[in-house]
Parts: sequence; C-alpha cells; structure tokens
Amino acid sequence: QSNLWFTELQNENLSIGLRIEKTIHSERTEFQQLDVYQTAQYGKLLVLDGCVMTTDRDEFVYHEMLAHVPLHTHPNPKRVLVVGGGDGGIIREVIKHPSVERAVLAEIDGRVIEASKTYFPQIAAGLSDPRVDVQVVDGIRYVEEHPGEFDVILIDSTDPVGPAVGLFSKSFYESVFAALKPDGLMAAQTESPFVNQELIRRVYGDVARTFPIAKLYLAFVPTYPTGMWSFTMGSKTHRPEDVKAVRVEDTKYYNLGIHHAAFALPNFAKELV
Ligand code: AG3
Repeated sequence: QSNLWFTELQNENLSIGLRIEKTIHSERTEFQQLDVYQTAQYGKLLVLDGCVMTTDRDEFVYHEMLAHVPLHTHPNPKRVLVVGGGDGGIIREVIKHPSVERAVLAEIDGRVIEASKTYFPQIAAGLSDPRVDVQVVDGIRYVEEHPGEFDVILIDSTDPVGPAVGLFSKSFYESVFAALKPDGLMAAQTESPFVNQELIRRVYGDVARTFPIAKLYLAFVPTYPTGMWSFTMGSKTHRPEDVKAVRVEDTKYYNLGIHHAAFALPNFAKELV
C-alpha cells in the first residue's frame, strides 16, 4: 500500500488524514486549487483549496441533509436554486422531488462542474436532467438579479474564506430573502459547532434578523472538520417541525425521524442560537 497521505489542515491545531492510492487530477482553476484523489477509505475525494468537499462514500449525508430537510419543509417546491454545489450532489437530491419543475445551479467555477462529471459521475448525474439549468455565474449576482422567483434556495458553499466569503454575509441573506417567493425558504451549510462557534452565532443571528423563522440543524459528516456539521435554515412561513411525511424514499441518511431529530441541539450548540 502507498505511503502517501492527504491531509486537510482544518485549523492550526486540527487535521484529517486519508491514505491516497493515487492522485487522479490536479489543476489551478481561475478561482481555486482543485484536486481529485483516490483514497483507500472513502473512494474518490474532491478537494478545493486543500479542503475536503466530498467523497464517494460519505457524500450522501451532506447532500441529502442540505436538500431534503428544506425541500420537505416546503409543501410544494417547484423552483429551486442551488448556489455553489458545482459537483451536482445537491441537484441530484433536489430532482428526486416530483414537485420540482426547474432547478438552477449557480456555480462560479465551471471547472468544478467538469471535474465532477468526469470523476464523480454518480454525484454529477442530475446535472444533465432536463429540469436542471446549469449556470456558470457568480451566485451573489444571480440571486440579486432574480427577485421573487424561487420556492427554495440552497447554499452549498466552501468555507467562509476565499471565493465563498460573500455567501456568509448579512447582505447576501437579504438578497436570498428577496429572491424567494412569499412563502419561500433557504438553507445553507454553516460549518462545525465544535470549531466554528463564532461563525455559526453570527450567521444564525443574521438569518434570524432577516427571516421570521430561523433554525439550526445538524448531521454527521465523517470527512468534515470534527464530523459534526451544521446547517442554518431561514424560512418566511413554513416550519420544519410541521413535516408529517417524507415524499422521497430513495435516501441513505434522511428519513422522517432524522428530519425532526436533526433540529434537536445538544446544550452547547443551543447556546449558539
Ligand atoms: N461544501 C463544503 C463544505 C465545507 C467543508 N469544509 C472543510 N472540509 N473544511 C461541499 C460541497 C459538496 N457539494
């Protein structure tokens, strides 16, 4: 076996290591460093600027939880926007919902989309669905230019450094609010409650000042920093606790019990909201 290891330095005191069988792809795009590795433990691994984006074996947790929790909270989601998410994993879950008529992907880096189609075909599969409109654009501008259009907006960003900083700002959540219909809702990935407390506190506060309903929920993603991952939902009218039944059965993590359990916060995380 090889003695090559991929290490993500998650902060100055913490890292995750994965044994690499081979480097599959490596390039500097216009926006970021993009690498694909074959790992021994988790299958193929997609890395942007040194950070784990997704792996073949654990991608389902994050993609299902960022898509199905908000989509089930909306009684009839027809038009959905995904900001970021160029690998296509969120789109794949979104189009499992029969009510969805159109799903737009607004990804700034077209190379991420291409790399995913080439190396992660089972994650990127949904990108060629006729209901999906793939736009290689700045998601912030796209949201600003489409007021009142969407039932659900999902923000599948990288960490709040580099190209994604603007996706964690109060002004962005305000444009997301404006881009939603009168009963629309949004969800964003918001990092780990073990190591990103300040970020979660600030983002939750900004979302709660923008939307009448704000919620934090959690899932276990093995390859992200600490494994405990948070998502922040902002909703104009619909409440996640009112969900009575699941409309999509073809899932490996999400189900009705998980939908409700995800909003139960440990005491240390309650203090962040
Ligand atoms: N979005 C990235 C989540 C952040 C991971 N952070 C990290 N590894 N430091 C994932 C994109 C998947 N569609």
